[in-house]
Amino acid sequence: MTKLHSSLGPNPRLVRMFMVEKDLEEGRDFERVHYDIITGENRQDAAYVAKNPMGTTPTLELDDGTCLTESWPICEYIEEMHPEPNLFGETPVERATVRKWARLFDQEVVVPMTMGFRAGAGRPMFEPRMAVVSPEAGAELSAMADEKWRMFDAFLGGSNHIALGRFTFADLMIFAFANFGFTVGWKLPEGTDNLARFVDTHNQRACAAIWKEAE
Ligand SMILES: N[C@@H](CCC(=O)N[C@@H](CS)C(=O)NCC(=O)O)C(=O)O
Repeated sequence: MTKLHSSLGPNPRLVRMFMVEKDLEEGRDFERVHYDIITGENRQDAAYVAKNPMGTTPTLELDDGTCLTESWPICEYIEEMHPEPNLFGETPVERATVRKWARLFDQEVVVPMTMGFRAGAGRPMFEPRMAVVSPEAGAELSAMADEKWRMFDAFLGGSNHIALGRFTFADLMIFAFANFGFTVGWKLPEGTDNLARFVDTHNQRACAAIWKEAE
């Protein structure tokens, strides 16, 4: 059976949320293997590092032993294997549109937000395992990420969908990283009422339950 090597954190949870959206069930359609990333089990387990040399989660291990890494490409693989419901777009233009928003969010929000977290509240966990910027630079990165959250609030406007006027992978990514923020004490920046409404609306989705788990 396909194995999802997973843990706490927004990237494996993004993949698990994607699986829920695709109606793929743990135990029936895939097996979940859990790693304790707080203690760094993911980087100490040589068998796991052989599957994913970055030592990070998630990794999707297929029946033939192929290991896919990086959350977004894993979701694209799942989309190809399970096309319905469509989450990446039906046409070349739709797919380019979903990927445009996902890429913009990944670069403009996810990168500074996660680097800021690792340099701040996440420092005790991350400093021993990777290069982390100074606390001051981390605070600047967090502020930069918040500014881009505000930009996404403006892009959303009155809609609860960033692309295509329906729920897509780009929405899932925004929703997952907002939830990650909430689990580490972050709050939506002031004046992001559209994002607050977006989060409230998508909290009704079955995939939101993953954020209530204590892994
Ligand atoms: N670019 C990777 C990021 C993977 C990543 O940073 N995963 C985190 C969990 S959200 C992790 O493994 N953290 C523990 C560690 O780095 O040791 C992806 O898209 O999957």
